[in-house]
Amino acid sequence: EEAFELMTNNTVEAVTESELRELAADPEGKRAYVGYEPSGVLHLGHMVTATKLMELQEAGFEVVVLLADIHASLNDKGTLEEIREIAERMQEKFVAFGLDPEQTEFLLGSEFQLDDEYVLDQHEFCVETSMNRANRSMGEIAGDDAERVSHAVYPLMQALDIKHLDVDLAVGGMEQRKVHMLARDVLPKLGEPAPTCLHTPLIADLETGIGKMSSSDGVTISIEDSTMDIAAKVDKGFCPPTADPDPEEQLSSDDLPDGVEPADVELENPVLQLFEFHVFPRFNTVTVERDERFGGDVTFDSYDALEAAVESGNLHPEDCKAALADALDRLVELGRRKLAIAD
Ligand code: IYR
Repeated sequence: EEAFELMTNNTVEAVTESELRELAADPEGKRAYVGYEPSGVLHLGHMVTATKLMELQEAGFEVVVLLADIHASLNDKGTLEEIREIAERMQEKFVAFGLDPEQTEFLLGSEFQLDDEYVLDQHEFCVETSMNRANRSMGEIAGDDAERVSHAVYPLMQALDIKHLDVDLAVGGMEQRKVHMLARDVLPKLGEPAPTCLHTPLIADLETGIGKMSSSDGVTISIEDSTMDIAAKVDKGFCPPTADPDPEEQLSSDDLPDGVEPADVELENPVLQLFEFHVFPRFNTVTVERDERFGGDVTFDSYDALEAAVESGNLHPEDCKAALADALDRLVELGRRKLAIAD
């Protein structure tokens, strides 16, 4: 039960919950993985799943981090050589952020995805999958330019990774769920069990509260940001006094691309999300420093307590943002030091 709590903390869904319970009952020797397209910055989006991997290690899992170089090249991110260079840096950043290199198996996709057996399985997977299904599974990964044949091959290879890495649990952000569903449907046709999947929430853009946060669009925070960078970015953050902002109340059509209406977008409070998914999982308590006139310092020992204080008006969004900048800086500081030592 304790392992199950640790595993599901800060997740949106397990597919399926009963399968996850079975893994939680005996995690020793079980393998979990996340794959990442190598990218130059380690941003908070990556760190949500990385934090989950640390929790899985704590629960007794073996953890694999796939630096998906071939996937990145299928997604047109550069030559394999360039991507591998980036992957090496990214691995150092994950370690700096706190993934123990003794306990974590890092590997490149190209280390096994070019093996004969993998390639033949890939062909079989192609036979078993419709074009339409492959395309649909990529909707939230490739965005609008999922028109290349490579974007249809990409999800099939991702699904196949689960078999060839011999993992029991596939972890990813919610944008990966359709690829994981494809894996659950098709891998059994190749004689493999359907993998159990665990999905983490997407963090909204810090400045607008809209959509998911990535390095390519919107404001993100990375392990390379300075204290001042972080303070400036968080200061611009969207923080209404609620964890569940109403898009129709907070947005007008002018804030959005043509044809998109407020009702069509998902709106979050990214400041509170960052407390929930980054700060509290790594630090047990958060102290908000306030002038005596505004009630003096106050310490929260859970995310829920902080959220309640914001919603009741006892904690002002500006004080909340200042505390977030401070906490994120402490989090990044751990990594900054390790990166500096490695230089
Ligand atoms: N689709 C991921 C990258 C990726 C994930 C896994 I799990 C793989 O097996 C292969 C690639 C992304 O969007 O970054």
